[in-house]
Amino acid sequence: MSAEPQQLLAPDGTLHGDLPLPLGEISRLYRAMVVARVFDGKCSAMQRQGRLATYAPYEGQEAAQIGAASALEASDWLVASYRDAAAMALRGYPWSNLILGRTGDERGGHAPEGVRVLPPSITVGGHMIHAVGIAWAERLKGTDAVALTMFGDGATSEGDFHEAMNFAAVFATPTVFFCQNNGWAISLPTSRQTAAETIADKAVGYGMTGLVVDGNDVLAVHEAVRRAVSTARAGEGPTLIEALTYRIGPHTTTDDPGRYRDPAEVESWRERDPLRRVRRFLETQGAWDEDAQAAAEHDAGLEAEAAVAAAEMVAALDGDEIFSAMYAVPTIHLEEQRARLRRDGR
Ligand SMILES: Cc1ncc(C[n+]2csc(CCOP(=O)(O)OP(=O)(O)O)c2C)c(N)n1
Repeated sequence: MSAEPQQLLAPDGTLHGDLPLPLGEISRLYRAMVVARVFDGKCSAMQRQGRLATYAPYEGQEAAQIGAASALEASDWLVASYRDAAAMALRGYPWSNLILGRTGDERGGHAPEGVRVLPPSITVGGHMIHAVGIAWAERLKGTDAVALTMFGDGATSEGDFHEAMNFAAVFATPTVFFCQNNGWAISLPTSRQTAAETIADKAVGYGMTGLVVDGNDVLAVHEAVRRAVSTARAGEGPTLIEALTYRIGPHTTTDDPGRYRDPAEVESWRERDPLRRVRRFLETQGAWDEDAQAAAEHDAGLEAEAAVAAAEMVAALDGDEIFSAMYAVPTIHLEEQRARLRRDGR
């Protein structure tokens, strides 16, 4: 299988091939990438200030997430991981809920009515099974909705990946598997994750189409996912897309990547920054300038402040609610623990 990734926008912003979307739509995607980057910086800073428990930054992966999520319709499902906030927010999962969840408050873990986005999966790979089940259920109900699942390179070593891929291919469920190969699974490089030439190659063994796309090219990602979604919607089965990208920051705010990564590698990926290439392209088309950039950053800052304020206004749960939300009728052990908490405060 070709290891040459599909690309439409070169790192210098040159477009190869036809314009896949109207310029206005590309500007909208770029604005969403700016918003995503502002939120990412804000959340990392909040964790340092003790306002979030831990945080998994996605700087460098904005094109992969926005490009993929923007290829879905409102009736489609997104089933993603802890690092996919940009994609989830684009599909309508409120930033305030994403922030609330990272304070440790489980009320951040649900989407508003009608928003077909599952809460972020912390269990590596487990959510792929859910995406296949949801897609299969939609098919059985006779709808044409598709489920897109996002996961990292590390997740492809999980048994859940095998089960999800195999079932999806055999039953032709309308599922799109979107792997963001960001080079690392915490401290494990992709070269130690798999001996396959590409992760997309794994599709062959399941009887599924697999392809590799430049994950820092929002237009190529959007096009690849759009085609896979329409194939799935037409009942022609699932696709595995490997998006080559890079995690610029630490795995989470508890990680020190300086202990396992060469700074030169990080710098070489900074040169391929996913935002810069869309901005350059839009500028050459006369569709973006300094004023538009300043306005987009200003608006993103206001949006981030409003989401943080909304999350921090939610009154903290008291300890008792941990027990009452567990079972309709609490077990005897939970009752004992509740009594101890009330008595001793711990
Ligand atoms: C089933 C499971 N095993 C282990 C972990 C611990 N863990 C959290 S993230 C991670 C690495 C995942 O890497 P990858 O799938 O490449 O995604 P990335 O973090 O790079 O986005 C591991 C091993 C977990 N959360 N769930």
